[in-house]
Amino acid sequence: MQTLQSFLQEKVQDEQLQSVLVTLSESVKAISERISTAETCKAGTNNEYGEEQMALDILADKLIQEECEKNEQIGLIASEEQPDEIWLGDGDFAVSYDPLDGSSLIDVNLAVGTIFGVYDLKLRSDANQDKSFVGLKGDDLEVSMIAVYGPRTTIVLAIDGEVNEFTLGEDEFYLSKSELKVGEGKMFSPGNLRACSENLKYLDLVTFWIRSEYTLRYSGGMVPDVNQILLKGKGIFSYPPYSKYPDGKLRLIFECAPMAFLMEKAGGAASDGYKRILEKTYEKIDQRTPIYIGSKEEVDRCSKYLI
Ligand code: P6P
Repeated sequence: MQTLQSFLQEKVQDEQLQSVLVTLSESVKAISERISTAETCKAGTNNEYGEEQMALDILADKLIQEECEKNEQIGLIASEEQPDEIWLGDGDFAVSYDPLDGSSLIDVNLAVGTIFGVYDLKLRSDANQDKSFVGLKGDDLEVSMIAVYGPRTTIVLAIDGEVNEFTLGEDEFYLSKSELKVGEGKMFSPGNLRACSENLKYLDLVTFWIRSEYTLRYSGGMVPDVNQILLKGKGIFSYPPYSKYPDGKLRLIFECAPMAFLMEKAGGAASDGYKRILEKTYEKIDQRTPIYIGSKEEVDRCSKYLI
């Protein structure tokens, strides 16, 4: 079986980008090792969104930042768990990450994940602009990668126009599924159902999926839920806005754009109802967005019902 390392050597010409991806995969290994044994207690702190942090949130964030700081190719990082982006030096690559998405699921032993976005700042037309995520958009992504900590630890990586899954063995990631593709099929992952109480269009859409006998697959963790759509090759994940989150709950930079990049490279789509997620310019680090992500027809259906 091909290792991630040999896959990257074969597919990624840019050795600096190769080293960034090895760094990120090493941080996934470190998180995977700790997640099964660390305390699942609350850290007694809140992130900048006021969300209670789990000890593992903080630990995962620390592990990733330490790995990124060791790699001189990485000049800029931004973490969902920290209020501001962090300039690390002259490296050409910017890395965004949600260190442990769905961490509230850890104490009930459900799958959680990490989401990475990688940008090559030297490819940006205004490369001499001060290094910042603000002004970028998902279409500027060079690579996106998610890690899923479930019965197995896996990585799904979108690079060079294709999406592949790697599974962690004894000490290496091995290619486990090649060239993932998303087509049509009856599976739905309807987030934020509470919005149905005030958004009858969403109620109509969910009712359509129910009456059409779609299979329900929703865990409360965006990473495993979207990972399932990528691996099963079908389905739709929805998270509309509502009064508590008028711009949607999920973050554009840390969650939605990297996920949208993965889904589009697998032949699916991702929209906020009006436009592609990848077209949305980052106006601020903590920007939120509604998201409908999955097969092309299902994403279109969401726009038709909801807009
Ligand atoms: P709700 C987890 O907290 C998360 O950020 C995503 O992983 C997940 O899809 C969503 O929020 C779940 O939100 O409203 O169902 O708790």
